[in-house]
Amino acid sequence: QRQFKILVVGAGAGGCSVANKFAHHVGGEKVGVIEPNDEHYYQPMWTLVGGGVKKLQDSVQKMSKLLPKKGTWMKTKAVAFDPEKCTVTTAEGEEVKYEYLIVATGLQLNYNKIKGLPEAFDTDPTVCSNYDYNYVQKTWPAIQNFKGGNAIFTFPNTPIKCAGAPQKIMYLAEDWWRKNGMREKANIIFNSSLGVIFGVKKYANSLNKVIESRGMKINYKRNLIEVRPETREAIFQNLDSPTGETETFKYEFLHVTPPMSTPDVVRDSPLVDAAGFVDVDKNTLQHKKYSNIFGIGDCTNAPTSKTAAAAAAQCGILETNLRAVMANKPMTAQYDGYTSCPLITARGKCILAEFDFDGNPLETFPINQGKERMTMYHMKKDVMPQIYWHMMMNGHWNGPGVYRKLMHLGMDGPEKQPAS
Ligand code: FAD
Ligand code: UQ1
Repeated sequence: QRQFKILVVGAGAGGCSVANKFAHHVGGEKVGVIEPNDEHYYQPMWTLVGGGVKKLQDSVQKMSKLLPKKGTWMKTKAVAFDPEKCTVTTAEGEEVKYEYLIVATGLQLNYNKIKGLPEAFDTDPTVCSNYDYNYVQKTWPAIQNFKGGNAIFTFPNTPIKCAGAPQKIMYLAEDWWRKNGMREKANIIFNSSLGVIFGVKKYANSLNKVIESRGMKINYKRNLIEVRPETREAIFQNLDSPTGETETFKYEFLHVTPPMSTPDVVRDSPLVDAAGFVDVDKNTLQHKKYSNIFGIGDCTNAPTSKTAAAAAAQCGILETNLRAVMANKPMTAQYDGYTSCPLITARGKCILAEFDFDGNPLETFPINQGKERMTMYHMKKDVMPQIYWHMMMNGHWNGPGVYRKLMHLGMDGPEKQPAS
């Protein structure tokens, strides 16, 4: 039976980074990684791929190039977790044993929960989604081929990754249609299951101004439940209606953000809370019941917005705390919920939201990031991919926390300082 000191399940943004960190600490030969994909996707770029700013191939690297050199990559899926026996079962039926387990499987996209949607992706060129490697390829052509009518953007009735992404693509599309003489003919509609445009007041205020000044329409508490590609109709449930009333919208363009959950194997395992997320202490990232298990990234129940930026900040916390556990010492690092969402509002404009568990802004730069800025657009488009591929993937990026503290030395008014 194979056994690893550290076993990582899932090698996305969080898993790949911590696998490399622990390969430095315990030696690559003691690290095992279970990950079925040949390719690793930098998903944050897909907003820009859908918006016609970047090429899809810039978001992809070979998994083999990123994983720890001397580590063992099991190119397969985990299909069962047994935390009592300290094993993870692979699709081939192998029971892999571990001393310490890091769960980093991210989220599963549940497109099939929406009636007619899988067929619509296959048959209707006006239906697209930046959340998936295949469907993001439909977005830019659909934006360019749009000739007017209803352009609808959806936000589902579950927690999702990058809660800003469903609206970022709306802003990029609106900007393109405006610059190409199509804006007058377009009804731009954001149908969201939520009741607010963004969870943090400061940035919500800025975004509401963007939406209002550019004439986009928001309908809250509207959840997509069905798509009829033959008649180009999208059916939404009114979440405020006690009788479950529905509304039908004709569409000429439809960008869908699907409902999401943890992967079935995780959801059906003993590792999760009642909502199906890996049950960790939000400050230490250690599993609440099993002290040799940690979680990172989108699959955990740490109550923050699910982003690569959050996973980066969690990397450093997990590294410190798991090393402490391995040495029988008390854990010293505390995650504050840091997360970030670069809200692109047009080509050349971006509001860089950064905040903690309580929704307090935790801004890196000593300027007001609630304003639309060209500098932040370039940060997102040109700088972040470099940081991701060349620092985070190797285990050398724990988020911008240290830079924030440096840049704010003595410079802040009270509104820039986190409540602590
Ligand atoms: P992932 O990176 O999704 O990785 C999960 C890995 O687990 C995958 O490689 C998968 O193959 C593997 N896996 C799944 N099931 C199993 C299994 N059973 N066995 C083994 N392996 C398994 N974040 C930002 O910070 N900024 C942004 O601007 C931003 N924009 C985004 C825009 C879009 C359109 C999307 C889709 C995401 C965006 N994100 C952004 C979110 C970011 O991509 C995720 O939060 C981040 O990738 C989460 O990392 P993770 O390691 O938890 O999961
Ligand atoms: C970040 O650290 C990160 O993770 C790699 C992202 O994901 C792509 C981000 O989008 C952002 C904004 C950050 C935060 C980094 C800085 C420099 C503010």
